[in-house]
Amino acid sequence: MARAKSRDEEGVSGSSVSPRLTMPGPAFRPGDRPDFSEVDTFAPGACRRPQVNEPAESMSELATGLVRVLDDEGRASGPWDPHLDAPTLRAGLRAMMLTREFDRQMMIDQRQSKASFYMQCTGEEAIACAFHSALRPGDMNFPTYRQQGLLVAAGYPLELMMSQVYSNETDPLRGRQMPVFYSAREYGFFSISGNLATQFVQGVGWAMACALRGESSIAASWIGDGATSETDFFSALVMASTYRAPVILNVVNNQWAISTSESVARGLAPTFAARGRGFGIASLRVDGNDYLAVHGAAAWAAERARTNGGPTLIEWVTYRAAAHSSSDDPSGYRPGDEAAAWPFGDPIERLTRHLLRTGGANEADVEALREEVVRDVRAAQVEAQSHGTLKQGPAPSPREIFEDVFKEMPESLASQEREAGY
Ligand SMILES: Cc1ncc(C[n+]2csc(CCOP(=O)(O)OP(=O)(O)O)c2C)c(N)n1
Ligand SMILES: [Mg+2]
Repeated sequence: MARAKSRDEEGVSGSSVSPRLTMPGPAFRPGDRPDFSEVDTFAPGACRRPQVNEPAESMSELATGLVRVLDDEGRASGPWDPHLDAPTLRAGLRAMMLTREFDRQMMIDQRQSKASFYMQCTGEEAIACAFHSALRPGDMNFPTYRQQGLLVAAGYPLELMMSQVYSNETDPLRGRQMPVFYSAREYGFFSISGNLATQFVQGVGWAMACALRGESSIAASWIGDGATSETDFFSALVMASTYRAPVILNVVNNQWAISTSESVARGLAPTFAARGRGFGIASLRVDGNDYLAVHGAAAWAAERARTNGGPTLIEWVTYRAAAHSSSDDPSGYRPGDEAAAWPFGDPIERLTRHLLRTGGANEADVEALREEVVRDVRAAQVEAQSHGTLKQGPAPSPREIFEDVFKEMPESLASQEREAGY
């Protein structure tokens, strides 16, 4: 990100010798021309790839560099290239395209009052989709609301995700969670908590429990740039560092926390990955719009965790191309063309370019994939809507608000249930 202007530089502060506070802000506001030419994009292929058992202190430069594999023309290079075969890459492209199409359809449905709320991950699809393919069955993600790509890439039924968003009669969570707050234990997807940063401590605790039981599963905690200012983030780093928990600590830096610039949570630190260095945690900064770099880095961190090398903190550098949520309008706080000016491009276009260049797919294959994902989303939507949407058709019974909350229902709740007539 271009360097943020402080209030000091804007002439807000007083004397030049007395202490004064800094209020970081974004580099550009509505009406500005977004110019990222000062951003260091680092040469793809240039970062060294340490052995997975290398001590964290000997790789500290990776926290301020940027692991990249794909260049702008779709060429792959360097030691982080995971050398995935063409069918695997096509499956990755398909998962990203499906995630984007799913988001597109759900936003339309929210605007048509079929759902109360929705959150897209536009521009960030590579992170969740490529990360998923580096994990094994039995591993557990502790995601935020912007990692729906983990479920899509895992092949979770789209109609069940939609039913959750519509809060209809087949909603697996029976209308008790906000839309998009999925939960799917058997897919390695822990229930999403609306209280941000809790995912970080929960993931570390889960990883510690696995190690205590002598199991080889690992955990992946997820957090956004803004939520790293919560104390849970730092508590998780202490615990992961002290006990060398088998966990991957993912920080998705999409440049924005609703309308707040990433510079506010980052403060004087050069990068979010650099936060890990003070805890002695291996820390990588990775191009999150580069499917190959994401897979390469995730596989490295997973192997390190599984072979008792301890935690890895990964900052995924990306850009939140859409609004924060269906309740947000970014035109109030950032230039409308900022996403297009972002120097790391679009993850779907970049992997497509790579596949076309290497012969892993041709134009007809890509077109067929585009049609296929539209068909799949449409079919899932027809199925899910046959079970109701927010305001129409069947819905879970209000009686269910009393169920699945306590293992044994306390008398106070039982009496309320009777009072409600159930
Ligand atoms: C503990 C907590 N504080 C505040 C909020 C309200 N809130 C919801 S999303 C959000 C912004 C989070 O930004 P970031 O962590 O960068 O994640 P992103 O939305 O960009 O993926 C905030 C402040 C919350 N859900 N939980
Ligand atoms: Mg963010």
